Amino acid sequence: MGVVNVTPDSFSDGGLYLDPGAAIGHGEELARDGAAILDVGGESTRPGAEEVSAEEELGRVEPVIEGLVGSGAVVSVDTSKAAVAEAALEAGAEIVNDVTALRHDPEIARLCAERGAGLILMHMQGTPRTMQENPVYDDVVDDVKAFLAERMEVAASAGVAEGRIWLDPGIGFGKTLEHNLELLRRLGELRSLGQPLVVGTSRKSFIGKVDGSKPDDRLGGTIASTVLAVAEGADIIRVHDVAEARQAMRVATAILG
Ligand code: HH2
Repeated sequence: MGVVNVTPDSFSDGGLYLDPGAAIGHGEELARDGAAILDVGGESTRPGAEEVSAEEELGRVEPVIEGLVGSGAVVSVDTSKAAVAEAALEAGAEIVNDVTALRHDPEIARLCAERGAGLILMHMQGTPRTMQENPVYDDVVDDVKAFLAERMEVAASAGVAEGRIWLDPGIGFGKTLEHNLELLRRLGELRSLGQPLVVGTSRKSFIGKVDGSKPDDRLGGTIASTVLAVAEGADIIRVHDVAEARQAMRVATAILG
């Protein structure tokens, strides 16, 4: 899954693709590099980020989704707002990537059920504004697992087919360095939830906490975490650098058989 951030303030590529033409060109390049899905987002969820209105968010993502669907891509929309999700599905997106797992806007579940859309449910402790203040867990893997099981129930009871639900531990969302490392180390424990696992480590700050690197200089850490996540059973890897991650994923998969 390649990341297409149509935002002024995303943590690693904010402002680069705010122009729809630039975002579409970037998405097409990621598709050529081998992305099976393009994840288009119009609101940053980096720690401390401010919310944007549905109108603003939609104005950013709608032309980009239309353009990328027009060029044959499978598109997911990274949003927590049902109004944005609805217009995105209307524009041809096939998957809703909700980092709040239906807590911000439960309507998203009904919408996905009605349209037969895919739904990604991600774990986050707190909200982007506050999530890094003091994250606490009893056992981070057990807690994330219980949360995802509960949110999956909510989605299923709103009518979303189980085969359309993907789960994501939410690396970097309300987690300390140790929480992120432990989740990646024990990712395999989430397999028993029975759904495909999405993992997004790309350029995230936990990599910088290990080696002091800046977002633009975290490709090595992204690849290391991608390979280990694949070895633990991740099915979909959400990355900015698709060509390199895809090669790493293919080689890891070939070795693992
Ligand atoms: N991470 C980000 C955004 N959306 N969605 C899922 N399912 N999993 C993730 O790990 C995830 C996500 C944050 O990365 P990015 O989009 O590059 O940054 P920003 O939120 O600042 O736009």
